[in-house]
Amino acid sequence: MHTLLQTLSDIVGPSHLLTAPELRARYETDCTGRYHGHAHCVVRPATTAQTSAVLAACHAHRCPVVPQGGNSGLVGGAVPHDAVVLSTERLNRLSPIDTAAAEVVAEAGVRLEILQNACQAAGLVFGVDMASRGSATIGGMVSTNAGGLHVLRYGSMRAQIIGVEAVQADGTIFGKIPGLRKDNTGYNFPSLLTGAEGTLAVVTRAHLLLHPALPHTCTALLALADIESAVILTAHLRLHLPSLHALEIFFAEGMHIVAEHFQQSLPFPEEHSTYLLVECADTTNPLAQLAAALTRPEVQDAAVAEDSVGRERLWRWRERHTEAIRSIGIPHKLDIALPLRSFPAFTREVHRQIIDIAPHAQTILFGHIGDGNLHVNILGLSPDDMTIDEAVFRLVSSYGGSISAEHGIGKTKRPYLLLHRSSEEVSLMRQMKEVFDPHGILNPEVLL
Ligand code: 2HG
Ligand code: ZN
Repeated sequence: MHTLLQTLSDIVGPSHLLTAPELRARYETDCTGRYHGHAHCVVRPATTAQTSAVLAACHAHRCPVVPQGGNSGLVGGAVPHDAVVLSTERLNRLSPIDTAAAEVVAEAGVRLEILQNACQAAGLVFGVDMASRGSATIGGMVSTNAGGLHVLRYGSMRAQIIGVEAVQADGTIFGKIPGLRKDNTGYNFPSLLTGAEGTLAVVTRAHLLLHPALPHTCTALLALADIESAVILTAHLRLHLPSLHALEIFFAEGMHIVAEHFQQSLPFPEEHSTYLLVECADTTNPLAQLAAALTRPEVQDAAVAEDSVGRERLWRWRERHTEAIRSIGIPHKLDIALPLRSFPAFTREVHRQIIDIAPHAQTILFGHIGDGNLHVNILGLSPDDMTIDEAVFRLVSSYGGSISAEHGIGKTKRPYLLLHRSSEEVSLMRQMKEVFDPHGILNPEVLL
């Protein structure tokens, strides 16, 4: 280890090799507080060439490497266990925005918010947005195939990628930047590395496509009687709102937690069970279109905003869920996808099963109903007890759903991968891993 640390220090410079426990600490615990680990050191390369040299050295020493971006993952995928943490935070350069092509190249450590601000200044937008925009990085978002708030309009991270540059476990640099929007020349590495959770290679740069900015946005918070109404309305809005930009769901329980933690007064005079947050964006004002689509019997009450302050006030109810829940305790976070028609039966059954196993647990559901994606947050469980996690995954599987919608498999869900993927598929994944990383040094405890 001493020789390896010396080599790493020579590559990145001593000030970018962190070995002291107090400097390593923030890289060893995840943002949920559920996962803690130990890093031999944190190494912070500033270039692809340095990343390559770091990996070659670790490979020669057969030392595990955990790539880490903003450390905002929820499945323990970037928490080290006796490994070197390769932090991408100094890989933070953004190319000038190519407005003619509507494209940009971002290094892995560029934070989403920085990319968004640069796009905005150029009259463009990046298709992926999410509450963790201040910490999430492009490399982490590629590696987890991040989704977020606008998947129903622009697709998830995979749909935004034109090209990647990455480094294999032994230090070999590969990939093509700039890439091309159309390029059918065999296996598609950007696609393969998206969602690979740093197990095949370390992504160092991504060539991303951008979209024209839509100057008119309006947002509505809708109060509904139940989840059945939410499903009916979701299907209706999808068909009748071509400008639909986001369609989110949460429930009374989450709303009360947010209200309490942030001292917000409730948005409606009456209590309701289910809430939808609907956003439309277009080149002309979509308000009339939204208002027409909302004249439905399912809508019990509604608050609409067109200005940024009012819209932000409505979004807070949804975006503040994660922080408000975290303020109560360390939640189990189960990010799942389901066919839309199964939402009512699943939500009833999941509450029932959790109460049967852990009567004192508190279950808060919220998520991206427009994408069939629910975040099942459960408070009051011990961090290591997987009984309920497993019961929920089995339930999801029985409805034909996925045990991970947008946060990856990480460590938490690794034992349950076969609930969603066939043994033939997992065996192919293992063979691919073997080709890219024959000594298994890249994020060895994640995914497979
Ligand atoms: C969101 O949609 C994020 O807000 C976080 O994916 C989900 O905290 C969670 O469980
Ligand atoms: Zn989400």
